[in-house]
Amino acid sequence: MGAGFASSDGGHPKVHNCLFKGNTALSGAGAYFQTANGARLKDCIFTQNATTAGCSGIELSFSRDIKISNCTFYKSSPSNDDTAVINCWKSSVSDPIIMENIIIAWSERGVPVNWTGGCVIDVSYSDFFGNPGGNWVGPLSDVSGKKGNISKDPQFKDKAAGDLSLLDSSPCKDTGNPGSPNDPDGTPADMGAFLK
Ligand SMILES: [Ca+2]
Repeated sequence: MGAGFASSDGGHPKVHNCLFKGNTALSGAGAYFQTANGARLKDCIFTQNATTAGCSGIELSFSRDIKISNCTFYKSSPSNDDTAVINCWKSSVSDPIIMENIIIAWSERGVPVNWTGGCVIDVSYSDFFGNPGGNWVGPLSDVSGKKGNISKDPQFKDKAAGDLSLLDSSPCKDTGNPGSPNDPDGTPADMGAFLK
């Protein structure tokens, strides 16, 4: 679990501006949080992470007060069509996992986000697009088109070459949470990782 990064036993890491690429694990290939409290993940890219039995991007269990913002997930490979890029289980219902300003696009399999048994994920101002298992599906079907969420081609500059920054015409430009701090270039927050 957690080939790229793992946090457990009350860990509260703050991870910014990191690339998680090409990791393979049983589950949570990019990052794995177990009994983590207060973790913050921002401006990170997850790409080409693969699993044999679960979610490919981030797995969360028994964790609370987690915020994942401005992260981009591209070409994720969950183990099969029933699994997700990000999965959560047995975490605090009264203290949802917060995800905002994230992009999950063109996964190889599965759905963007799922959770089971005693967990809630609050997703806003995010773009899920081109995922084989569907985009705003399962427990997130009720926030499709709401809370700033969209399903449009994010228009990466050159995804084939690994450039996941946004074209000026991208629907993810300046459409993050208006309550988020401005981007480093002084414009309103984008969805996805802001690449300097
Ligand atoms: Ca911006």
